[in-house]
Amino acid sequence: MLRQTVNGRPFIYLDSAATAQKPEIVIDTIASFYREHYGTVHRAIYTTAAYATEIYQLTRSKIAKFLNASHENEIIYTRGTTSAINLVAHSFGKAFMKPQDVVLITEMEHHSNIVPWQIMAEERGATLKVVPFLESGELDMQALKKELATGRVKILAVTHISNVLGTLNPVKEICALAHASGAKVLIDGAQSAPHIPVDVQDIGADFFVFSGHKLVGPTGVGALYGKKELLDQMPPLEGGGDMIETVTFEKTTYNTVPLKFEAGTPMIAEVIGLHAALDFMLNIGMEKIERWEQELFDYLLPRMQEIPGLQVVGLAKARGALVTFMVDGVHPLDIATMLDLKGVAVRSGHLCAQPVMRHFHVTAMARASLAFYNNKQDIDSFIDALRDVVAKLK
Ligand code: C6P
Repeated sequence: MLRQTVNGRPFIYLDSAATAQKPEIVIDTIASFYREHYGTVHRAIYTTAAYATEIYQLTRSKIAKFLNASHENEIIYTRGTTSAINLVAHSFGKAFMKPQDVVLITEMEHHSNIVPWQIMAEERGATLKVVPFLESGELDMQALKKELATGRVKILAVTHISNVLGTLNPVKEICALAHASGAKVLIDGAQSAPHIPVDVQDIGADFFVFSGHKLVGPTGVGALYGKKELLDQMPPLEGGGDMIETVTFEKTTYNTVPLKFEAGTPMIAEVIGLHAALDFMLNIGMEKIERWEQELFDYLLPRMQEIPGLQVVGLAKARGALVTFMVDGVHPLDIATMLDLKGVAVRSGHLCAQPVMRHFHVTAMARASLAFYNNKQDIDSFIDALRDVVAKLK
């Protein structure tokens, strides 16, 4: 599924943390749906509409299985991680937040897990607080406990795996601590769901969100897992078709969860593509994917650390398979541009985490991120190219 060449040049893809390449089966499933089986969902009885509705529903139970949710009705389709967090911030805020309450986030969050909470805190007159990370790249658990001990935290939003530091946060422990102080927890699974097995019941998450496109699925679809008793109390974000039970000009009553949160004709082809993607991942097995990516990471990290002048950002003990780095006196954009000329795709820039950049007093970094379809040859080629680029630029 990973192309070896693009435009006749070698192609070594090390940007799966941004978005994953797609297997043929995902591309074919979407094309065949549009070509041969296309129809709407929930609104019609003809054959293709019945087919689309069935797969649309089956995908919901597939996601529930993927995350080990207790019921498929705890899965809401969204456009991705960002829209799922926005949904929770807005709706949870309306249902539960009072002016004296605190929303707690961490210093290592992606902008998607910062800005929606800022907007919500401002709207509700609540306070946004931030747990810092330590030099190791691990969360400052003492600071987190101190904030929770105030008893004012209503919701804590934390990333499962940081897209910059790579840190794998102890989310089960964090949920237990938060629950003991009466707070709910949203876990941003954008960087974990594609790489490690996730069990939302074991973790104790109240909300868990992920994007399909990082998980070899199409863009424009993702999911929100939420505990049923919370989702039942939360108001819809958008009004429209499918999310209603009855409509009159005087009053509308809403559909039950999850449809209450899914207004309008949804992203049908994308959901069907996500079904194929999840099958693909589940057939390989998430444990196997995690083991292989850790083996690749253990191969990659020391080789990067040997490069003179290169600093790896974030060295937590438990981490995902990505390495963010800086090279003394060399701009990350130059590194990424030169690597591209050698056929290696890495990401550079602020990585949508400006507070992390600020922590290290820089405005940009470069990042190599792995997926199960990478191999050790990819890493060898990357290291050769990187050594060459660093030697030329320094
Ligand atoms: N990070 C990266 O290159 P969306 O864009 O909604 O699919 O995912 C947003 C998101 C949220 N949380 C984390 C931890 C993420 O890493 C991302 C996406 C990409 O790091 C694009 S900025």
